[in-house]
Amino acid sequence: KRIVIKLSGKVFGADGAGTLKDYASLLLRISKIRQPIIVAGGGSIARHYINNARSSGADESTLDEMGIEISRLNARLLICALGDKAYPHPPTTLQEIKQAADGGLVVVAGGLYPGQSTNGTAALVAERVGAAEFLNATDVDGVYDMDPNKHKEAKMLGRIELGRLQEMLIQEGAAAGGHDLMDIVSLKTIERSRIRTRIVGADIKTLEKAIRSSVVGTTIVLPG
Ligand code: U5P
Repeated sequence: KRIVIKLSGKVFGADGAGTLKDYASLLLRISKIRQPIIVAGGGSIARHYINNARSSGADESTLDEMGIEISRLNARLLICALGDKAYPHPPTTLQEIKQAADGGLVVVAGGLYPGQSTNGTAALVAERVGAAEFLNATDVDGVYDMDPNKHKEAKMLGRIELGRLQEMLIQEGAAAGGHDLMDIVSLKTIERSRIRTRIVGADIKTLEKAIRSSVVGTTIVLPG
């Protein structure tokens, strides 16, 4: 059985290689029960490139391509940490991801196509490899009933209807580098293929718990 994990770009930030080694050993432990297929986010480095080029007047799809390149570099960092247990480079198409996954190694990809975020890509990857589950490992532990930065009484939800999540996210734009919890492509994809999806924290302890137990994070409830 396969598990697709979108790893927040934050994981690849300035913390040094030690952190990635920890993620790599987690993934190797997990690979004994599930084959992990990872999609690396772009994080603040992608945002730096995107904002810089946008202020030079670059168009949005060019900015998306820069974001994709950074997410692939992030993917390569994790591939280095995994060594020969990983497919040796970030696949660049869904076809290549499927072929790589069929080879049995841990696969680490970045983004694929302009116009979406790595969340959308990860959902498409989950669809293509027939993943048993899709975990969106992000900066927050899950979805809250109100903005936890503004409201102390905000509560994390164990489950959220897909439609409600869509309403919450509709305010966010689709500009390059936009911070989406889940983008439109990811919501459409998990809906059409009924992919089990959870939003969970990306810190290593939470992620390990989330992989081992289905009660961690926020489960997206699909309609019908
Ligand atoms: N991006 C794409 N397509 C992908 C993945 C990423 O265009 O498949 C671009 C977007 O501009 C995105 C940025 O905002 O790279 C960094 O990815 P993320 O960290 O926002 O997911």
